[in-house]
Amino acid sequence: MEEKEMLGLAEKAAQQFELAGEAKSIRPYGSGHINDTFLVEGERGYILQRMNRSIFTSPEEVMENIVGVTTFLKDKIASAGGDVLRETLTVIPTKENLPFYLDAQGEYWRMYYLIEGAVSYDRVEHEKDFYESALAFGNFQQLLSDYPAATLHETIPGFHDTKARYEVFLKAVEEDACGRAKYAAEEIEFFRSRKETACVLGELLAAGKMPLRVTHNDTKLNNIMVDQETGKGICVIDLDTVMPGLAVNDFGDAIRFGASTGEEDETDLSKVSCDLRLFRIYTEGFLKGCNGNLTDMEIAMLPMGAKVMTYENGIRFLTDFLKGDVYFKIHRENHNLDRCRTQMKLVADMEEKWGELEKIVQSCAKQ
Ligand code: ADP
Ligand code: GN1
Ligand code: MG
Repeated sequence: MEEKEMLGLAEKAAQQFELAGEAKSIRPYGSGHINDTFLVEGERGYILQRMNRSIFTSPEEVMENIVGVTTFLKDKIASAGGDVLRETLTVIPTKENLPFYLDAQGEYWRMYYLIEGAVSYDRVEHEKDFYESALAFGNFQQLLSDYPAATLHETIPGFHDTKARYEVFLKAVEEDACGRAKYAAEEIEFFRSRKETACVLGELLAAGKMPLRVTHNDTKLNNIMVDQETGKGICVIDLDTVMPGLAVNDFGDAIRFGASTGEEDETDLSKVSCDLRLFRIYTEGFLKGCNGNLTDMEIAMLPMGAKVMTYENGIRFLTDFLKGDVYFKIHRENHNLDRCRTQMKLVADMEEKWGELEKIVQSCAKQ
């Protein structure tokens, strides 16, 4: 869809919400891969999003989760004397008092307050921000540790079921819907030869060796708002995938994105590696944020969480490349293949540095 047409739809959608005053301007915003995000400015700032309906097939359930989680968090934030409008998302109701607006095309829109005076980063610019993001994501899990998990809808079934994702990947290779498999022979082989990586965490969970917790499941650095004045990770955003999951996956996804020396779509792979210093910094922050509540097995499996999440994103990007770029937003040809390659480079680098990753985790755990 043309940008102008999309903006027109967004303007119309914005009018359906209960805003303070008039919306004066509206423009595309942020660099998420999934939803269409707009900044609406008026008497105050708002974030308007058109939810990705092909990914979130039950948008109403997603919103039920988000309203539930943010209401729960607001209670805790208020009791701790925090700022309920900045430390978690606020769902703005429509004029009909619904948490979303369903437009004539069947698209779902939602609105939040903009978290003012805060930024989200697409890469680590200062180590301290990375530490603060780890603290905030760890703390997020702790705040939700007594959330009634059974009330949460599974917004994307099997989201971090890496083994199931591996099967989907194999099927995409077999079907080769766009005739692209021939361009990715090495990449396909890389992931195939590491099938055990897809199974390890699922097996521990099934054997009762790791607990299911309420987790965020999408802990990219740009899913956290960092206060511009204090540098604190003030608000965890992008709550679409808050569901029961593994703590080590939240840790791992943040590492694969933030502890990489290159961007997720870097084409010069010599720039991509797992930075041990950043790995240590995130580990320190995450353990502190979790406040001593991880089990010994979870702590031991933190490096594995990093490798598995990197592997998983690698096969997801590759699968999407093979299927014709139907899931992640792309901005250039072969974008998903480029993303897949950075994940491969990271997995290989983590394998080489495995002993060091384990040592770092053990030394942080003793602190
Ligand atoms: P996606 O699922 O596409 O990643 P996000 O919910 O993460 O969508 O939003 C995309 C980006 O928009 C975020 O990375 C962040 O920069 C910005 N953003 C989203 N919600 C807010 C908010 N309430 N306040 C400020 N910025 C936000
Ligand atoms: C997506 O929504 P966003 O851009 O924060 C994706 C994550 C991937 C990530 C890769 C719902 O995250 O799972 O790890 O891209 N989110 C969803 O960058 O699929
Ligand atoms: Mg996001």
